[in-house]
Order: sequence, then structure tokens, then C-alpha cells
Amino acid sequence: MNQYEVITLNEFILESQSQFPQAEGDLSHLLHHVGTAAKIVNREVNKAGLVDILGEIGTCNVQGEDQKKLDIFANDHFINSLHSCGEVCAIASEENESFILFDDDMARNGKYVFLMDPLDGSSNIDVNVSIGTIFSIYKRKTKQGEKATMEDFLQPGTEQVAAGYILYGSSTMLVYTTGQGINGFTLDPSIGEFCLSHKKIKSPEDGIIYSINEGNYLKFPAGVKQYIKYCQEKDVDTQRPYSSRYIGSLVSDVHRNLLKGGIFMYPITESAPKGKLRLLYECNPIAFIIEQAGGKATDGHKRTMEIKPSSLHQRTPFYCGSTNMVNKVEEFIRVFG
Ligand code: P6P
Repeated sequence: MNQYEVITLNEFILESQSQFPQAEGDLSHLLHHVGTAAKIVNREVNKAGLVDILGEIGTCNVQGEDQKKLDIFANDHFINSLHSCGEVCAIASEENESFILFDDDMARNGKYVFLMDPLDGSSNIDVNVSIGTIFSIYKRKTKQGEKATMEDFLQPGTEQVAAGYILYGSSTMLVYTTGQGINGFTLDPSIGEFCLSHKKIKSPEDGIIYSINEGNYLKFPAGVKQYIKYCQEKDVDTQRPYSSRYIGSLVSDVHRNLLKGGIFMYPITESAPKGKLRLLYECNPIAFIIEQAGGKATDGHKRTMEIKPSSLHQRTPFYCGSTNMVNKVEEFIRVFG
């Protein structure tokens, strides 16, 4: 790609589809709608400080977390946009207790189900720290025309047909995969298009950044405590001590480590005995992205994408990033528990 060639997200999606003669264009159409919805949410996120869309609305989501006005805006917008595209028969969201069924003529025959965290890290909104949208797409298991059921959502991450995230940061990026590698698109506000900016991202198999909320140190499993100490010890050969970088916004921490190399960890703690992050619409899509970039994503023992889900909002411990770093923390967990 020469420096002057601009490849928009939609051109890239169509070009990618053309490589699969049997493709019918429905996933391409769905991904186009994700991109359009992301632009609308980005517009609201960018002006959040100027209009009455900051702050809480006095309600809690199914997780018991205070809902922010932007949370609700993003959730509603993605739901409406994906409903109108007709390719999705049902949606599950962090913001909704159960999945939303589209049982009308427009979407009943949709081939896919869509899962999302519409605005992850929303506690950072009011202090202008970057936030993100995370999404995961599966082919439905129920027959087209039938009503979608929970079975369509409780699929292991290995069954994902696409996954990605939008990062509303210093620039707005959309990063996604359909299983043929991952590519990053940066929104050019002057033309209102996501343009290919990070082609075929490959993540370094080693890194010198570790990301974890060390405020929970006393509650971590022994192996995680030992690994943190390992990261902090001086060792010239392995470029230790590593740097600690933690934004507290999953998409931001993962994106930085994806590009630079590093490990993100959210272990179990006393207050989160199963971990804090949700398997279906946070960990699985991130795991798909990370693995497609050559990295690794596990629960400390098992590949995240092979976990068989049992409920929509189930949580899991999560260790992801550079393969050698994930292998090392798993080694400490094996030895120290
Ligand atoms: P803690 C944000 O609330 C989030 O879901 C992720 O984006 C982030 O990685 C994590 O929680 C931060 O959690 O407990 O460190 O504040």
C-alpha cells in the first residue's frame, strides 16, 4: 500500500469478501453497519464534554454498575443499527440482562447473533480517558426463521466468525478479524471514513509491559504475585524490570500491548472470585484478535476460546498478550497456585 493509497473499511471488507467466492456478502453487510454505528457513537463520545451526555442516569446495568448516558446511547445505537441491517437475528449486550430477539420480517432470518460491550471502561468517560466498544459475531445455531435461543449465544469462542473493537482514543480506531489475520482502521474525520492504517497486525511474542491492577495485589493468587515480582526484578538478558502500564480500560490496555508487546492480566480476586471480565463479549472477542495477531489468551490454565459458556454474563480470569509472557505467568500459576 503506497503512502497515498487510501483504503476505506468498506473497500477492504468488499475486497476481503471477493477472496471467498462462496461468500454471499451478509457478513460484509453486517461489518459495514458496525463501522457506521461506530462513527455515530464516536461523534457522541467526542463531544461528551460539551453536551449533557456525561454523568450517570441513576440506573444500574445487569452487572450492578452505574449506567452512564453514553453507555445507554451506545447500546441503543448499536442495537438499532444492527437491527436495521437485517443480518442479525438477536443481540446480547453487557447492558441488558437477557438477549434481544429481532422477531420481525426485517431481521428474523438473520444468519448471525451479535454480542457486545457497547462502551467498555465507561467509568473513564467523565475524566476523558479512552474507552472502547467490543463485539463478537457468531453464526446462529438455530434454523433461519426460527426464534433465536440462548443456545445461539452460548458457543465457545472458537466458533466466532468475526470479532473486533473500536477504540475511542487520541484517534478512533476499528480493529477486527474474520479469522484471516487482523487489520486496524483509523477514522479520518475529514472524510468520515475508517481508513486502513495497520495492515495485518502481528503482535511481538515478547514484551516489556505488564498490565494489571496492582491495587488488588494482596488478593491475587500466589502465582500471580510471584509473576509480578518476576516482572519487577532486574535482569538484563530479559530486559527486566518491565514497565507497568494500566489504563483501566480493557480495549486501551489490550491495544497498546497488541502493538508494542506486553501482557494484560485480570486474575481472580476475593471480590471477583471468577474474575471480573465477561467471557462472551469481552474476553472471547479480545482472545480472537490476540490469537490472530500471534499472541495467546487464557484463563491462566486453559485457552479462553475453548471455554464452554454456561451463562450470558459469566466472568473469567483473563491473561492475554505476547505468547512468551502468557506462558511465563501460566508457569508461575502452575508452580505457586
Ligand atoms: P479494575 C472497565 O470497567 C473494565 O471492565 C475493563 O475495561 C478494565 O480492564 C477493567 O474493568 C478494570 O477493572 O477493577 O482494575 O478497575
